[in-house]
Amino acid sequence: MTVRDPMHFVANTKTSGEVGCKVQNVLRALRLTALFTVLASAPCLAEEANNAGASPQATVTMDHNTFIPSEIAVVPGTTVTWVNKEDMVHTVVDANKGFRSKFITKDTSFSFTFVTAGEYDYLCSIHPNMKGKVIVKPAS
Ligand SMILES: [Cu+2]
Repeated sequence: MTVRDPMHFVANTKTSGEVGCKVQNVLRALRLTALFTVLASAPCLAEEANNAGASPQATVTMDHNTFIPSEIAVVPGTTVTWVNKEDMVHTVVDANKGFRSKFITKDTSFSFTFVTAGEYDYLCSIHPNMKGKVIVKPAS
């Protein structure tokens, strides 16, 4: 276990600093302030990006004329992304018309965020026997 000693650290910083005239000290302080402003704002941006990425995600691939997995269970708020892995063009169409993709070509995708709990049967409109299901239920 590592224990940091902030007092020791600060003391070292002070004693190692040069003793300059007041103008130089003020300029140095201003530069430090600018530096700290940059340093302080950068972690905030990173945190926002992390928070955005924290929303639940799920992926369904399309390959061999099949949705893989054909059935997934997710919690409300999950964004499901369907990725086409083959040359065949597919679509993702909700049987109850809640969502409908355009043509999804190879290595492109379609995403939909499921807010409401329920069972969502969907299919590929080009290959109607290519079916899948998303089950949205609150985490127990
Ligand atoms: Cu298809």
